[in-house]
Amino acid sequence: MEGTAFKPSRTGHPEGCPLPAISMSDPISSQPSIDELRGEFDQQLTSAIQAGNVQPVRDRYLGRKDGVITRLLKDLGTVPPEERRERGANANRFKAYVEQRIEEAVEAVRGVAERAALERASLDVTLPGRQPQLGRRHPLTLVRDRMEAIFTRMGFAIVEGPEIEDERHNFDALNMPAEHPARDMQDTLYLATPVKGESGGPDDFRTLLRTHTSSMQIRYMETHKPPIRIVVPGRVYRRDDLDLTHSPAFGQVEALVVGEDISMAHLKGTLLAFVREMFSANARVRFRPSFFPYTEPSAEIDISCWQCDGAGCQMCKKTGWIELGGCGMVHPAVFEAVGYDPEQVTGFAWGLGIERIAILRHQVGDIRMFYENDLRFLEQFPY
Ligand code: 2U9
Repeated sequence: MEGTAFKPSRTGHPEGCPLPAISMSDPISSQPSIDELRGEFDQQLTSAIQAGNVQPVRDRYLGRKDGVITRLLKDLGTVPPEERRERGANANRFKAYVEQRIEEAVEAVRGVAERAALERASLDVTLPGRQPQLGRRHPLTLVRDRMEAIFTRMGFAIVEGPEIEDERHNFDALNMPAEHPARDMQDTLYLATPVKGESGGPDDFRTLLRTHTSSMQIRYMETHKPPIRIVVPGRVYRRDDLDLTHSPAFGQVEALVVGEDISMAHLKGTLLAFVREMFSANARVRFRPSFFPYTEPSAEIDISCWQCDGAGCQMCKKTGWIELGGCGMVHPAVFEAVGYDPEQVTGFAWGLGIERIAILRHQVGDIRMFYENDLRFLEQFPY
């Protein structure tokens, strides 16, 4: 039974009261009666629950030395023996009542505090969410992925290889003999440790950071028979200072096709299909004669300007054409270096710079923007 519903009465038990009726005042000690004490206690406990702290009421009533109930029990010694039994029983019932109500009050206050703490710590799932900061692909990765997707659809396999190379794969096998100027320390980044040859000494060859991904095409031909249709993307290194248009490390996508009767027409048709997907559906391709040691004949690849469609604008420097990369028919000496018979097979190859294509596609004014990791720049590219 809850104490709040309790109504003390002079005349007898109120409905459901656990305590026997006693008089309002004590004739012997003129102390307050138990009914009065209970009334006071009920009031004080209600206030304490509201204030959220029951301890002062517990001390006041149940305190060992000075508590109201402790005193009440002690005072029984002064009560005439014939009343002592009944008054003692009443005092003990009051004590049990106080103890039970305080225990309930402590639980109630604790419950309120716990609910308040939970409310403070709870999440409002109806609040609008915070936009997470999503990462995104780097513009150079976007260009490379796009190129790979186009060539994969055409039936090319994507192949990758090591960035640290030896002179044989990077130069000799590509028809660039020892005295070739590209092998000069001025142009190529050599590593301090040479690779030991089979017999040591004179067979040792220098290691370097690959200057083109062509070294991987050599490796691929060494381990595969024609027909071959591969695209080799990757980072390459040159001894260049970083400026507006140059970087000592940059990305390339090269291609190699080898088979019977592969012609320059296949080369041009493949490149045309590529630029039409990559840049513009009505793009045209133009070859200008050029020279590379590993291709013969060789050509520079130009694409009709997709801004002015060849009419001449700022982007194409009023020429109507934009230079994209280089290409050619694989030199017979290259086939011989990998053990292919140049009488049996022919092939074409080309090389494109990833940065150059990204610069052209997105009209970036400075190659260094790609390497500085400035989010204001990087955030401008679609996923
Ligand atoms: C093999 C045989 C021939 C790859 C080729 C180019 C021409 C070329 C440049 C474009 C811009 C490099 O990134 S760049 O600076 N590349 O002009 N590359 S032909 O020829 C090969 C490759 C592998 C076995």
